[in-house]
Amino acid sequence: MDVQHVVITASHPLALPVGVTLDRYIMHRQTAFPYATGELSQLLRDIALAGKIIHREVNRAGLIDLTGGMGVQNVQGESQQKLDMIANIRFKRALTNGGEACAIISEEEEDIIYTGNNNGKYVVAMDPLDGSSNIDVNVSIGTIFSIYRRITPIGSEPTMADFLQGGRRQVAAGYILYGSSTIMVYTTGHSANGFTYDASLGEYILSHPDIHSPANGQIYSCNDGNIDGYEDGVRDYLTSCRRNQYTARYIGSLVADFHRNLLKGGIYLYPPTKKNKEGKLRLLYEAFPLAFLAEMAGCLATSGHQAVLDIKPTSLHQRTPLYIGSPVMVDNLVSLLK
Ligand code: FDP
Repeated sequence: MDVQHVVITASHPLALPVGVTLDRYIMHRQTAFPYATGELSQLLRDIALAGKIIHREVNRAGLIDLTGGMGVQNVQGESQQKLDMIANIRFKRALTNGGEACAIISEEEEDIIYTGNNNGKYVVAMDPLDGSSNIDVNVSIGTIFSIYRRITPIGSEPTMADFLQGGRRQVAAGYILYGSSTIMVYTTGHSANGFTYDASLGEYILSHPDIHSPANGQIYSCNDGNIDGYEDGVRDYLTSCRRNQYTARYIGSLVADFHRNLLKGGIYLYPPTKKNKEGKLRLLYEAFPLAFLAEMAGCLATSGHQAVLDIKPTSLHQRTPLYIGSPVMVDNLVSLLK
């Protein structure tokens, strides 16, 4: 049954104030959907819980390495695994135990991961820990997730088709940024909201309600070292950024660069390069979820030729060029591309 969505902006009577917990917010939002069964709410809570565990692992990563170096393992035998592998395990476990997801795809694994919950209505595409070059050096990293309602019959084994529905079919998407604080930002298709994690309470608290990104910005984020491989239009755009004395900021963790630009106004660029002729970023678990969030917050996301959300996916680990951020900046860039 198609559910009628109710739009709840910050001024809507059903909106909740800054300071409410994520759990309460999710429950409250569920009341806006007359036919909601609570399964998507539970799935979002499972993801949030996995995020808390990753937060803990990220914050003691150096200590885990020490333990691993001594040849000691924890009860799960995981102490010597790299943090991105640990994050992958944590998320798979949370989504499997939660029971709402029938299948997962992950940046860390080649094939579909079947959770065994064939009665689950949802499939999840995720990058458990994005920004791998930053993991070992205490620089911001993040988790990205994207949720679809399955199209194969409930009770049957999910298939690739459940994941290849296209970006506009996402029912929820978001990220958890492990930065100077940990924040979960997500949308269920109407507004984008951010919840900062208070580790002392063990709760995510609504801190960024109904995010609206500035229409224009002055920050550009790309790997300047790849510039020789960029097409002329991208190089012209970067030249214009320098001429206008914009600010260059590139962390090299997509989630962190995206989050900063979302709040402050800016553009993130990962064009095709000599090495990655199709672009580097993955369509299903990087570009689609961030593009979905971006559009909710008033930003644009394009591959240079079409809106990211309109790209027809054909494989699980498909790559795409990505230009995402403030609409005026993205439009200016696109006008320079052939
Ligand atoms: P990483 O390979 O370190 O996991 O997802 C890919 C990604 O990080 C993005 O998070 C990041 O923006 C980009 O690649 C960094 O790539 P470069 O090192 O090529 O700039």
